[in-house]
Amino acid sequence: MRVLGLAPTLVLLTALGLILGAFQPVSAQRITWLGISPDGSVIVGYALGANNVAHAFRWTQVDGIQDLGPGFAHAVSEDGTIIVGNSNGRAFIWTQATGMQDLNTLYATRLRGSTVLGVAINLSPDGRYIVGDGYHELTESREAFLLDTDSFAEGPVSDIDRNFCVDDSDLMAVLFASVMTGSGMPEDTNHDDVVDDADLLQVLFDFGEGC
Ligand SMILES: [Ca+2]
Ligand SMILES: [Ca+2]
Repeated sequence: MRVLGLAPTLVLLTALGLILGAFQPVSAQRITWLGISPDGSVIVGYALGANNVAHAFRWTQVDGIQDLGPGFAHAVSEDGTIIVGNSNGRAFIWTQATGMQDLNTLYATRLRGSTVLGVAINLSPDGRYIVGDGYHELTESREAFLLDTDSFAEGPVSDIDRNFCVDDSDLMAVLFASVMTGSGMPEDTNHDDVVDDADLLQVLFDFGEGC
């Protein structure tokens, strides 16, 4: 839980007044703030409209209120550029450049079967780590998650089935795909559009990693 200092609190109170004013034309019934950047310059949360649909919002003194889309914005990174929350039962990440993106789509290769990242509740100051909860297929229950958004955290390319362990199944996958050609095949570890000895050697080289 982030403890707000006096200065951010004053900024917050000022900002909430501005937000309420900004939302009046669209007849928002309730504004709830859920997160604030450490210097108080960015505030996020949700607004309930007349139809009772929650919309995630971002507020800055410069941009004013910004509707991010249906859902709830829970937290914002230290520099105010990354926002996380949930929309329609799925965790999202938002930046000005990309808009709202479903974490389940962005990191689909790391999720197995019916596992769903449901709500992103908070993130590290630099935005790299995101925490929340969702449904875990393996335990068939609701569980907390920690997502490392760093692409290197996906593990070696030789982990074909992305289960964080380079083992027999990855070796078999490459063997079965042997001599296949085409772009984007996971078994093509060196991305030269053909599955061959080089890819097999990569799996053998990484064998046991992460297991
Ligand atoms: Ca594997
Ligand atoms: Ca290859």
